Formats: sequence, C-alpha cells, structure tokens
Amino acid sequence: MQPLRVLIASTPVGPLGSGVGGGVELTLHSLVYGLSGLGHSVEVVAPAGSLHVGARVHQIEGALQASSQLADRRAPVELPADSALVAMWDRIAELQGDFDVVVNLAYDWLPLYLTRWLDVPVVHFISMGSLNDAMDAAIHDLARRHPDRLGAHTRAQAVTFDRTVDGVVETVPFRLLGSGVITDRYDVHVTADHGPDSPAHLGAVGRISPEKGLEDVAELSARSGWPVKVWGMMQDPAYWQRVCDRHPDAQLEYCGFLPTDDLQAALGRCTAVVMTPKWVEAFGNVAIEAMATGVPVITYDRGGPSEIVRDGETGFVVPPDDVGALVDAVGRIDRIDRIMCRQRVEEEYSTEALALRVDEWLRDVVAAADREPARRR
Ligand code: HBI
Repeated sequence: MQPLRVLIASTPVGPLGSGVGGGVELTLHSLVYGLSGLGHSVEVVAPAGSLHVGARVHQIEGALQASSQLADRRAPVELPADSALVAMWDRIAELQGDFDVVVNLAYDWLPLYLTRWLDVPVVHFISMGSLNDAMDAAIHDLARRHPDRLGAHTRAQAVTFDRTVDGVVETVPFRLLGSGVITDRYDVHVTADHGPDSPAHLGAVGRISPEKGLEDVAELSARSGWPVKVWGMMQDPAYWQRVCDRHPDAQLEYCGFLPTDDLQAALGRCTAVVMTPKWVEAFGNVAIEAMATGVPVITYDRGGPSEIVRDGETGFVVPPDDVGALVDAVGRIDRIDRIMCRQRVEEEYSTEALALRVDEWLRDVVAAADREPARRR
C-alpha cells in the first residue's frame, strides 16, 4: 500500500530529550521508529533544543507551554506571548501541503481547535486522562465534527472524558492504541541477577510527584522489609522529603532520572516494579519498560497499568490503595515467569505492534478525508 507522509507534532511543554514531556517523548520515539519501519516518511515539529529522534525535526522557538497537569480543572486556555505552541502550528500550516496526515501529541486546546481550519487531516493521540474543562470541551467538539480523529492509550483513560449532559452520558469515540517501546533497546534479565553488592530489591519509576503515590511504596517497603530503588525526575522535592520523613523505616533509595538505555539496565535487576498511581494514569510506559526487561509489575487496579498487567501472568493487579495487598503480591512474585513478561511486550507493546494499530488508524482517516467533498468546519 502507498506509504504515507506523516508529520508528528510534539508536546510544547519542553524540547525532546528534556524529560519534561514525560511519556509523550517515549510515544513520539516509538511512533517515529514504528511508522518509519512500515515505510512511511515521518517528520517532527517540536520546541527548539529537541534532540534528534531518527527523523527530521523542525525546531520551533518560543515560550514553552505550562503543563496542563498544573492547571486547575476550570482554568481557561492559556497562550503565552511568543508561544511555541502557536509557532509550531504556524509551521504545520505552512508544511501541511507536503503531508498526508498530522499526528498531534500535544495535550492542548489549540491543535484541537485548529483541526477544522487545516486542509491536512489532523489526528490527536491524547496522552492523559481528563484534566481540564476547556480541553474536555474541545475534545467533545472535535469528536462531534470528526469522530475518527481521537486516539487514546487505554479504555480507563478514554472513559475519563465521558460526561453527562441533561442526564445523557456522552462518550468520546477514541481509537484505543495502547503504546509501544523499541524492544531491541531492552535487555531481558531472566533472573533479577542481584548479588552480594546489590541485594534483592523492588523498583518504582516515575516523576517524583504526588500522583505517583510514592507514600504507598514507602509503606510497602516499611511493612515488607524490601528495599526499593526509585528512578524519575525529581519534580517535587518537598513531596519526596515528606514521604521519607513519614516512613523512617522504609528503605527507599532515590536513583535519579536515567535515560532509557541506563534505566532498562537498572530495571532488569529488580525483582518486581511497583506502580501505585493515585490518578488515572493514561497508560503507564513504565509497565511495558519493566516487562520488556523481564520484570513483573505489581500495580493498583487503577488506570492504564491495570490494563497492561495480566494478573498472575505478568505481575499482579491489586485493589487500589491497598498496601497490604501489595505486600502479599510481593510475597508471591516468584510465581511469575519473567520470560512471559517479555513475550507480552513483544506481542502487544512493541513499536511494531503500536505502529500497526496507528497505521490502520491513519489509513482510515486519510481515506475518509479523501472522500469528504469539502472540509467540514
Ligand atoms: N501539558 N499543556 C500541556 N501540553 C502537553 O502536551 C503536555 C502537558 N503536560 C504533560 C504532558 N504533555 C506529558 O508529559 C504527558 O502527556 C505524558
């Protein structure tokens, strides 16, 4: 089939490689790798200072966008003067004639609004659950105009956008895409290969921030006696300090923010990775990164990770906020076959598997756009 010319719009919160974009950076890398692997030609538009991602990157100057996670639910849409987001979409409007489709990864109002005014079809891979009323309204409005343009990672994430209007539940028709990692970058550790210099330990990964629920990891460590290594950007030092102060018996070791290659090597030495999300994590790339190295995942039954982990097969899914259940699960972790963890990622969460799902989506959208006589506003 005819290869597509795909333009990917990155997140405006930070340049690629800065880690500020969190999971979106990993999704972008996987999409570039996976879609190129299917023969598509891919280019990227991202804030200036972005690292090379295996495709041409149009580097856009301008003021970075504040994170939607920090805004209040009722906050109005904000666009700083000299906005990088605005400049990114000016560039996309200039480039649109050279592409068949634009894949937007920004969790922002502007790209959703502009979709109706651009000639090129724009699809939106929504990276988080519902956070903000203005964003929700833009998503529902776009869904009404173009029901095929919205993608999400998981069902748990998608349903957070359901809303009830005059007693009628309005759902958003998201295409569920999961996510994907470049499995070649992850070495499988059939055993946790700890030795005298590195006793058996658990792992926890994610921005050091309250929505990651690290206080439960600390309580798990204190109650089970398991040491826990923690990796991730130190976004909220005061929060970290509070967790450590409240759980003096916990053996938590902060191991910094590691780039993927180093993180995967460290993850592989864990007996298990624990995920204790307090918010509806849209996906939980950590779960597939851990499983890709053969490490089982123990997670709360909340958000994306609970759809990735198969209870009793690639880890355990326990009732949300139930630390006692986490302790029990750790006690049963040697029942999990670490090779099965890797196999599940290769089948379902590789860049190839993700790219096939996205490829099907893009082809459906491009075909439908070609059939549309005039652009629907
Ligand atoms: N906030 N405004 C805004 N735009 C984004 O694209 C964005 C964000 N906050 C977090 C974020 N993206 C990513 O880190 C998550 O989607 C993973």
